[in-house]
Amino acid sequence: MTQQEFIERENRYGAHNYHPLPVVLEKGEGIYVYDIDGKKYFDFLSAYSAVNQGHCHPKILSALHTQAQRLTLTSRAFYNDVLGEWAEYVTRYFGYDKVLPMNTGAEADETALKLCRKWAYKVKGIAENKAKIIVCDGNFHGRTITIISLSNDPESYGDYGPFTPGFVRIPYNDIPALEEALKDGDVAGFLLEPIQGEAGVFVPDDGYLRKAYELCKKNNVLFIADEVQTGIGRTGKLLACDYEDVRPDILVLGKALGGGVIPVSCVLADDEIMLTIKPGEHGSTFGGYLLAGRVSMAALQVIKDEALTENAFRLGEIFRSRIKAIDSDMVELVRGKGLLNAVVIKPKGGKTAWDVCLALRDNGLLAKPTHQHIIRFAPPLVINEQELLDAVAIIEKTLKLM
Ligand code: IF1
Repeated sequence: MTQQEFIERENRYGAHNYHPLPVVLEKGEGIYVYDIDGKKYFDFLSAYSAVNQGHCHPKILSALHTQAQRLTLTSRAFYNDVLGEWAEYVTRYFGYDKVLPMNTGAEADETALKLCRKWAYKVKGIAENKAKIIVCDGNFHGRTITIISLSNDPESYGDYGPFTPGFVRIPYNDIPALEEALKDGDVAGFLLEPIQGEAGVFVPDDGYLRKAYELCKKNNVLFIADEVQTGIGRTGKLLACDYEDVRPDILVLGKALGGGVIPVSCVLADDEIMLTIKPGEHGSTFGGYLLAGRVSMAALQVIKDEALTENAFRLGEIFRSRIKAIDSDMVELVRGKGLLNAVVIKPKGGKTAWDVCLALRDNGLLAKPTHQHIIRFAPPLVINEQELLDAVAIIEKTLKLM
């Protein structure tokens, strides 16, 4: 079958809820993926930061294979010999009392919202059904009905109403707006991405996270960080909040927590918050299953053993300075932290970010546009300096020929 035939079959039988770049992949290793004709590409999307550890990492696959031959799933109706070890590992790794496992990022964010509301009623003492959670313009936390209720992007929420009440949206990176919103005593939490990914890798001003955190503390409001995309080394720190020494009250992780192998997400918090949810009040069939536990521990261990966070920090600086140096009038702006970066493209002669991505593909590098004119560049964190420079050379050559 040709690539075109694969694409037509997918379109014929699959829902049309995505618009993929036309390339059909069948194999991956480290920072590279291969299409069905054997052509090799730099993967500069990393499955939206889920493959920080690189494709098919041998240690992660080994953990998967070993556990798959013993026991995969028991549900939470019984204890198993992995979940406790995973919970101990993850809580020590990130420094929290407790962890609650889920599968996807959206589920973990939903869990964080439920936990925040529970805390509002059980600990803070807000009147029944009155709790409010502050969120930000431009947020992206997933696709469930409640989560799209927080969104101001019509593509996310359009024609999906009615929406879940109980949220207040303020501009991102705006401390006075937060101060104003926090005056309402029914506010229980503030949910935000430390860098907004979907919005186009929007990095807030230095000091914003710190100041926002302190305002939350002052008002007895939980600071909830969605680090599904920014966490686990991606931005050059283990967590993006580490840049400002902010320890979220509730931390939400996903994506790379499963090493790009299986979906694993979780919520971390201390006992005062986490223990407000009692047996039977929340859960998931697959949440914390044995395969997830083993794969996730291996995935986190790889981040440490291979110093991927430090690598992301160092190579991120090089990437941004090299892209800024490219002499092309299509590069309007480059921004990001670590290896989570975006280039804002100025269309030229009718050529848009999509056309740039098609040309990058032809030249052996995969990336995806977001919001018409922004291209996200986020390679697996296992990339080395020479590989990064080779990739930058492809980007430079491509932009110069547009
Ligand atoms: C899609 C973006 C990335 C997330 C944050 C929760 C979730 C996500 C901060 C939900 C998911 C994804 C999903 C993806 C596109 C994507 C994305 F373009 F929207 F911003 F990563 F760059 N919190 N992000 O970024 O996690 O339920 O998907 O596991 O195709 O919708 P999920």
